[in-house]
Amino acid sequence: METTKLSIFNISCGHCVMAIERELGEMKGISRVEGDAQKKEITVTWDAPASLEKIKSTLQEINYPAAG
Ligand SMILES: [Cu+2]
Repeated sequence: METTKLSIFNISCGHCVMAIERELGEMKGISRVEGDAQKKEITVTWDAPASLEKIKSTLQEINYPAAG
C-alpha cells in the first residue's frame, strides 16, 4: 500500500476536488482519495493494479494534471 501526495494547480474549488475524488475513486486499486482545495493537493492511497503512472494519466485525462 502506498500513499502519494500530488499537487494539482488546476484545483480551484471544492467541486474540482470532488470530481477528482470521484474519478480516481473508480480506479481499481485505489482505496482512498483525499483532496484539499486550499492547498491544491490530493492524497491518494493505492495498491496494485493501480500505479502512479495510471493515476497521473487519469488526472491528465480529466484536465487536472499533477505537477512534477
Ligand atoms: Cu472547482
